[in-house]
Amino acid sequence: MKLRLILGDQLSLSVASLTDATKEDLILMCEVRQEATYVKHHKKKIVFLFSGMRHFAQTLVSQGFNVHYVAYDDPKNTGSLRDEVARLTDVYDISEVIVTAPGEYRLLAEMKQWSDALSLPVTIRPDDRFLCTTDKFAAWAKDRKQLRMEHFYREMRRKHAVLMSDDGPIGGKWNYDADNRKSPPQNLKVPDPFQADVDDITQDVIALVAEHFPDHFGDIYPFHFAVTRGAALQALDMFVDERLRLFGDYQDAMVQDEPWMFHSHIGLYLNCGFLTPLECITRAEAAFHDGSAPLNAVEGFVRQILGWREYVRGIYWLKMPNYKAMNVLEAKRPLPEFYWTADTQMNCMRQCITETKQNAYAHHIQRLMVLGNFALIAGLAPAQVNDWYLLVYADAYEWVELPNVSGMILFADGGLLASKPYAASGAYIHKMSNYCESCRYNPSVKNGPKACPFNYLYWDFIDRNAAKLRGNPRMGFAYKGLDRMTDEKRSAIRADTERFFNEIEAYEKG
Ligand code: FAD
Ligand code: DLZ
Ligand code: SF4
Repeated sequence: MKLRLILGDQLSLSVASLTDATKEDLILMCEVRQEATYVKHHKKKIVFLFSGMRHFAQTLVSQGFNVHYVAYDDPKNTGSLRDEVARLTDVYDISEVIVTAPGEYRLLAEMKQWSDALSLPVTIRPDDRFLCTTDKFAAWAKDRKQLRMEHFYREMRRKHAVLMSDDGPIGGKWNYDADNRKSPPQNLKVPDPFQADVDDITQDVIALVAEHFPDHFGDIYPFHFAVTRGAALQALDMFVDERLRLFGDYQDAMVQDEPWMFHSHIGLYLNCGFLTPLECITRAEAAFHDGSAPLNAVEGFVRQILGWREYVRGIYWLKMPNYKAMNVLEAKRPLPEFYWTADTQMNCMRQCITETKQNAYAHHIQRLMVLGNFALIAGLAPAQVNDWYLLVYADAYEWVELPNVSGMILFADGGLLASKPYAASGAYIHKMSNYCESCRYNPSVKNGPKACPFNYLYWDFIDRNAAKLRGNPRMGFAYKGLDRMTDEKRSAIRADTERFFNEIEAYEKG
């Protein structure tokens, strides 16, 4: 018989390793210490995946498949994927192990050794749950001097005929980003997010995670994520019906105590296999055609899935393993303790970290322009920032997390993924949110104890990285600003920066 291993983020009947499965084969799924602790994942992420895995195993059984499921607390559980496979090969007559390529380089590298270790053929099938294969991406990237998402995205729109007419892109433009930067108005009414019911399976997993992962970051309750494809489809429907209309307008907006805004909250379902990218795109496109959502919203949403999601995956597999070690700006400051505790007086950071802790979720602009922007301008060490992002979000796997962190927020890849660092001062956060209203700092004050730390940290970042960034044509405006500054002003920026980090260090040391 063949042994087919299904990983925790491969919860789909159409996954490559199952396409030719027969009822005689053995399907293995296992909850293992290796995967749950290689970083200390958020408790809610583990509940989501273990419960999702258990529900998916039930689906397979109901289809007549022969499933061997190993629970985390099974006394015989070895804690490693390879040893769980080995345990079965000792008992059954297994002729071949079949697996779909994992989403992380470390695990793929390990699996490539399995055949020798197990003395069995191990077939690793390409993961075809994406709209661009890694080979096609490599072919697209080959011979290009610069890789830019916009060029890739336009090709993907053409290739998959998404939002296209005979004359080109529907509406005449490829990109409606300029319409998608509205500040949030007072009293913006945000619909409640989708909330799945907690059944007995999830309840058991919650007890298990509380017992076995007490020192992992984050809150288990409230738990409302979908743990089946059916519920994930309901979440997608609810997004299209209730939020998509304003997705574009408020794509970059942040509001105090509104963690979900008009985003879709489907990233975790796409990444674990419950939803396919094409069905999400098709559903949104249909909403445009039936008049229920405007073009700026639908194009914005499509761009994220058909463009960014596929593009960052392509970059990951093109550039690994070297990508992970890149640190072009030589950033080395340790991650401040407040990334774990939310104990900081910067209200924007406190909000985004608190919501991350509660929900294992923050929307894109919080990840990018608050948490990420701080990490960039404070010069935090990429390895520590990557670990943080990989463990705190329910949708995080290295193929998508690493390019977003090292490429998009930290510019650690020197501009391979993004054309310039997304560095911004407090003015940006003030314009796009109401966080500053409840902050002890003032976004209009540039120096001194009342000044918003993002203001002087921004200029300190520009100043200390001048040798590396001045030549970037998209940074010309920033360096003109720096060049206009007096020496006194630059000294004040340096002094404020030093004071700020000394205060944090003193506070965190108690
Ligand atoms: P929406 O805003 O509704 O967007 C729709 C979908 O588009 C998302 O579900 C996602 O699948 C896709 N998408 C949007 N932006 C990106 C992007 N930049 N890269 C890849 N896909 C994108 N996304 C992850 O899936 N996993 C991660 O670990 C992750 N880490 C990130 C780290 C940083 C520093 C940044 C800036 C972004 C990160 N993202 C990550 C991208 C994005 O923030 C999340 O996909 C999004 O916030 C998920 O919420 P949503 O489903 O409500 O997304
Ligand atoms: C993230 C995760 C966790 C927390 N636990 C498991 C697990 O116990 N068993 C499993 O098969 N997969 C798990 N995963 C998902 C894997 O980490 C994921 O498949 C790899 O990181 C590759 O993307
Ligand atoms: Fe954040 Fe600065 Fe605004 Fe405070 S004043 S919320 S630190 S941007």
